[in-house]
Amino acid sequence: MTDCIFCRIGSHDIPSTVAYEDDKIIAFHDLEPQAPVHVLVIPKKHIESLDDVTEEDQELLGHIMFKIHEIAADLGLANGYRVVSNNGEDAFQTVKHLHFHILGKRKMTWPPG
Ligand code: IU
Repeated sequence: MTDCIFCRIGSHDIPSTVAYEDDKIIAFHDLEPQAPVHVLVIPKKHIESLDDVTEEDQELLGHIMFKIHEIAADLGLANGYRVVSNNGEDAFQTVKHLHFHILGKRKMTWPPG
C-alpha cells in the first residue's frame, strides 16, 4: 500500500534505522523512542491490525513472534524487554499497519497507561 508509511519503510521507500530484516518482516528503531531501546517489528505485507489477520497469516505471525527474541538479543536486551501491540482506537493505535513494539533498557511499570 503506497499510502501506508510502514509499507514504505518496509520497501525502503522511506529510510529507517534497521535492526533486522528478512523477506517477510523488518524491525526498525522508533522515531520517538519511549525507552532507551525502542524497535518496531512489522510484517512487510500490509495488515492493518490483529483484527485483520487471516488463516493465511498464521505462519507470518509465528515468524514475527519467533524472531522477536533474536532481535531482542541482538539489541542487548538480556535483562528483559516488553513487547506491545496497540490494536484499534482504545489501545491508541496511531499507525494502521500491524506492528509490535520492543521496549527495553529501562525498568517498566505495570499497569500500562
Ligand atoms: P502505535 O502503536 O500505532 O501508537 O505506534 C506507532 C509508532 O510508530 C510510534 O511509536 C511512532 O513513534 C512510530 N513511528 C515511527 O517510528 N516512524 C514513523 O514514521 C511513524 C511512526 I508515522
